Amino acid sequence: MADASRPLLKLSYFKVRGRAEMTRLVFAAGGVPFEDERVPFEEQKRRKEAGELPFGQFPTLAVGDRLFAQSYSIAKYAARVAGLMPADPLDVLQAEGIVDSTDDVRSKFVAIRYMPLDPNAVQEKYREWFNATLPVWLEKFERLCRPGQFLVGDSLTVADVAVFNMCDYLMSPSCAQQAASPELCALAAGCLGSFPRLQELRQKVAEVPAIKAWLDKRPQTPHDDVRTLRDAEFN
Ligand SMILES: N[C@@H](CCC(=O)N[C@@H](CS)C(=O)NCC(=O)O)C(=O)O
Repeated sequence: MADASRPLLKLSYFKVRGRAEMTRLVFAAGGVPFEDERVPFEEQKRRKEAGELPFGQFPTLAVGDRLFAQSYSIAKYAARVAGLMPADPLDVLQAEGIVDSTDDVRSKFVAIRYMPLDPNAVQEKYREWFNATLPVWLEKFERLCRPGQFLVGDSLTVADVAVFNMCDYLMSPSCAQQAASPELCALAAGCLGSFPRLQELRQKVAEVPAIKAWLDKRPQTPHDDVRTLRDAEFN
């Protein structure tokens, strides 16, 4: 949805999917042109120390000369710009509630990556996550799915994109330590196994032509941990 009257949109994040990918997917789905700025860790640190980041963190979205933070707020703004936010206020409430619930899942999952524990203890945390904690959450998303339809209303919304993105990051390794374990990679890859409606929704979103085009062209990264990835690992 190109609009000559809209100022340039610049999304800045590290060179991984992480907390920027939902917004990238929303812009892609809506055909909204944006600059996908992928910044080395050192440059993020410089901007933070120079006081250039509203809350000291990535992602940020620059809209003209204004700079905004908070990935989920940015994704919801992007959804309004992209035509992926429903019109009815109650549908908005439902869609935003689903988006925010994916944040609950992300916050719990990603926290394991940063636990100051020895490698065996971290691996045990991942095991507990995939075998016990995550299925309880996925069951709740499964119940929201309506076979053959998107989650809210009659068309693709930010809720579908958020759930798709959640499935995507749950199924691929979060960090180098998880990536190094075939057992944990298999647990991740199979985490939707008992949730057929979520699998169907994931497929339905992946087949939206603009999303498919983005998935085909986006950079591939082996995992999402900015602390250990090297530039050479990106393409
Ligand atoms: N609630 C924030 C969290 C942002 C956040 O944790 N950003 C991390 C990367 S995912 C970051 O910038 N870390 C580097 C730092 O804090 O210096 C959001 O969703 O945008």
